[in-house]
Amino acid sequence: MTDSTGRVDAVIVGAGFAGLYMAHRLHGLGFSLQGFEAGGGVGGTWYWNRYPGARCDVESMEYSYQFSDELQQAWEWTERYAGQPEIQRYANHVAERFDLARHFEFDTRVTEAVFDESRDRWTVRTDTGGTVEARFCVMATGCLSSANTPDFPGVDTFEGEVHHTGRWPHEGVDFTGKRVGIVGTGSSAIQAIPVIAREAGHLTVFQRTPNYSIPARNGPLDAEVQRSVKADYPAIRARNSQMPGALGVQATMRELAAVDDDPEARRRDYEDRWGIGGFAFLMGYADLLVNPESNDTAAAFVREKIADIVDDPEVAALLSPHNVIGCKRPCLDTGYYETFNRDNVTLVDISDARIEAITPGGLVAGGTPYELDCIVFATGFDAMTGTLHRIDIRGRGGRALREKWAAGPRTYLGLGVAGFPNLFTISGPGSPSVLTNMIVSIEQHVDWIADCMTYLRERGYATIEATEPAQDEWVAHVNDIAGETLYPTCNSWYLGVNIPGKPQVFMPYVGYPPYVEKCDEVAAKGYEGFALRA
Ligand code: NA7
Repeated sequence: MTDSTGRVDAVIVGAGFAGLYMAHRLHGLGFSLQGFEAGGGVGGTWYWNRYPGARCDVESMEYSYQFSDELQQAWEWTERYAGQPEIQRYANHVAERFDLARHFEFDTRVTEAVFDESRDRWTVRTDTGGTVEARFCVMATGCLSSANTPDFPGVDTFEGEVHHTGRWPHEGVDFTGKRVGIVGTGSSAIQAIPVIAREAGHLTVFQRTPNYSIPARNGPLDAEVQRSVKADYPAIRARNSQMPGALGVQATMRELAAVDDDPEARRRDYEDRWGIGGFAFLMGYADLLVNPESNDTAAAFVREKIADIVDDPEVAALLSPHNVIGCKRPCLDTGYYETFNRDNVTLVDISDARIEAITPGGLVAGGTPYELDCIVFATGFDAMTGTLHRIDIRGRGGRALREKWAAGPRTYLGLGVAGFPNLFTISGPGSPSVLTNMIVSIEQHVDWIADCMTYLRERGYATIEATEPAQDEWVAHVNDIAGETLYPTCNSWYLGVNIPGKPQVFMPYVGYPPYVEKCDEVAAKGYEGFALRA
């Protein structure tokens, strides 16, 4: 909390998994801090995304903190993939266990963070009128925290209910008997559609681009699995941290190109992995995200599955994607394709018949009116940079981050930005973040920042700032590596294509374990690539 002069060592923006752990580390190291959180409680993305069916796509035993063995031993997960309510309970438990909520002001959105060069201080302002001065400013603002609601004309005229999956009402939504329209077929929609369809009178799905989805095969977590993982937790965590996405399932990946495998053996492999469920499906062959031919063997398999599952061949064809599989984050579902066999579900292809307007009684797409009582926007997020840009962040010379990043984000290691001393971005663009198990990447960033702040304190440095040459080199490297993969080939939020006018730059860094080595090496060399000033 602030001292009598309103100053702290660090401001932390956000009380999701990143902000909570950052507060825990900095408090433990004796730094004074003040956290701000726009939501009414902890949990970040899990606080907001309460839509029906919301569930993590990383298995529960892995999507959890490892910094405290007592915590990971004590917490009991109930399902293979935790649903939003369980993850929210976990976040609350962590906050209580380590007494973290006291560091944050809730229902408070940071609107401005300005660096004063004469005093090496950040002045942080909030929408509740508060002002805090801090030496360090840590943006724990999340990668998927600014909901994207397209600017459809007439949206304010709609007389029914409108909801966005990423801003779901805490009291829930009663769809019973209603005519519901859902816009979007990304991961959120794919999870929500089967649940809403069971409740709604009729559900109309407005699809612009079909998505690949793999069955999650969720279910109760086997007590024996939980016990055996806990018996060996540190070793399992250590092994997973050596995987390209810090995911245990990647241990099953073989150094074999899909196209080089015998077609029958390959089919059996895909079939087995489809049966296992989850990201395992894309882990069979090492070259799926670099070789288009290999990739298409997996994509074609999923298209066949869609054709098998969906009764109406026309609907199956519309649901079948033809882009690279895995180039958008793969979706995991529970009965998604099956839902299109229900009598009360209609798929509307809006790829060439865009939504033209929202009307008082529904919406119009491709000239056709659809009568609706409720519209659900499952239209995603202004990912990775959206939330940073909603804050007026100004560094040296009053330069705005928005201006510096006008052509796309530029960072050094996704942790620091040239011209913005003592500003840290947890899971910032240019770091592996969303291409990994987020909690693992968050812990790595938080530990790195905590060590860095301790280093500066011990040696009497006032500021740390990424240098332009180190940043330029890193940005070029992030782009080069992405260019060697198939990731930039489709319209994903990784590239910013989902937001009209957003610069199209592949934002996350492909290369998780080497990235950690690089961060450690930079620290070991006295923060190479950063300028440290006394
Ligand atoms: P996504 O994956 O960005 O999906 C958003 C969906 O909304 C996608 O199908 C979009 O179609 C669609 N969309 C967006 N804008 C429009 C407009 N203007 N008109 C019609 N349809 C539109 O967001 P999610 O919330 O599902 O998932 C985000 C991440 O959360 C996910 O990757 C997981 O990591 C968890 P498009 O494909 O752009 O044509």
